[in-house]
Amino acid sequence: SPIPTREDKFSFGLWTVGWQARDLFGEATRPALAGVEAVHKLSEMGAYGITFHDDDLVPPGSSSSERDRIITEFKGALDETGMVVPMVTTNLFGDPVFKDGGFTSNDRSVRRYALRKVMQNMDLAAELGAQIYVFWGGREGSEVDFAKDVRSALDRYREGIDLLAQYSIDKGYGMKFAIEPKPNEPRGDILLPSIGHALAFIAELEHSDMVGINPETGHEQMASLNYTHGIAQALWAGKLFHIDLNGQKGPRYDQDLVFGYGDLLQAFSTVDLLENGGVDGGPTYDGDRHFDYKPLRTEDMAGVWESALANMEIYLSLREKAKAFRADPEVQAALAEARVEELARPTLGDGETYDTLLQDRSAFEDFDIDRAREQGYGFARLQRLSLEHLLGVR
Ligand code: GLT
Ligand code: MN
Ligand code: MN
Ligand code: MN
Repeated sequence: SPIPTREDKFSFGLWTVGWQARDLFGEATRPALAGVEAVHKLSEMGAYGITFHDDDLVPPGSSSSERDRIITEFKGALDETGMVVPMVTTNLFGDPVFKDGGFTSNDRSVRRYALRKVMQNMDLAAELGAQIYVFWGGREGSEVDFAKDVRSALDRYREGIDLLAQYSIDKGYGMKFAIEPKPNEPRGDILLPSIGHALAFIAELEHSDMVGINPETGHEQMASLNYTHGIAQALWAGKLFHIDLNGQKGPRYDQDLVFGYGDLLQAFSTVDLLENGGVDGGPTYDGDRHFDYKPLRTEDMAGVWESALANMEIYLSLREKAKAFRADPEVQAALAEARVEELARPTLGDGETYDTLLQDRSAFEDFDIDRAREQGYGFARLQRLSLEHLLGVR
């Protein structure tokens, strides 16, 4: 199988390989993993980046000298390996203080504390050179509709993001923010539940130009949505700032499986879009290929590293398959037959207006509507060819 390299820009959250597998029903099954060790191990395996929440790196309750020591050692590991920290985020969900959210808690003092917690970690993120700052609002939401005034919550969410954007600008950090949607879990209903909700929210922000999204494969699929379509719309809006790749078996609890496990066919179209979906068949996205998954609870550390490697290898295998798919003359013929490119042609001609459309009898009065009703679109061949490429039977 293909070997991951730095050029592939694979990154992992420290909370992924570091997950001790404590869940709703059971205790941890694995020991804690130090940031330094994660950096070395991921680097050896061909990743180029590591990301973290403030609390993943520096355990809550650490003294300031402990904090300094941890950060210094972490930086040492980065220097030794050449690993980078492309993205950083804040834990605004673990501490009981955030049980009703961070930016949108009904308790104003909690909101003020949340903003301070983010600012403190943005300083560290800037120090480590992170260009992207992620906001996953897992606790922003409610279980009881009457308990949350959603319009006020969105006002407060906007107030928070606007303030932090101003902070990044004034400090000269030059960060881009990426909001991560999720429909539910841990809250019964989370605010900004889908890519579409997040994009609409961003349009209302003061510094909307510096805010995009960080869509996660499984989160869209939990809502029965098409992840490839979602990131395509984000790309169309110029808002795909970061991605969380993983696997999910349809609408159920958040599984955070290895990339590809679950809807493999959609993983295939996702990779094809990222790698070959640009004009001239180039990449559409040049940011990190970031994995946000949870190693299976059944595994020891050997299984953790096995699954980390699997994410990268599966991505690379799908990348190879997507290249072969695009290069196959039969696929090219099928794409032409299906008139996929015709959709790129504007519906009106150059300089045409609705007046000329109204005058064009061939568009309506003389339109051969029976032909249009009877025609087949040839999509079935693309369906078959994509499956055959994925299965490796072509
Ligand atoms: C948490 C969540 C993820 C988010 C992380 C960023 S934390 O694990 O489930 O989807 O990306 O806050
Ligand atoms: Mn995520
Ligand atoms: Mn998830
Ligand atoms: Mn997760």
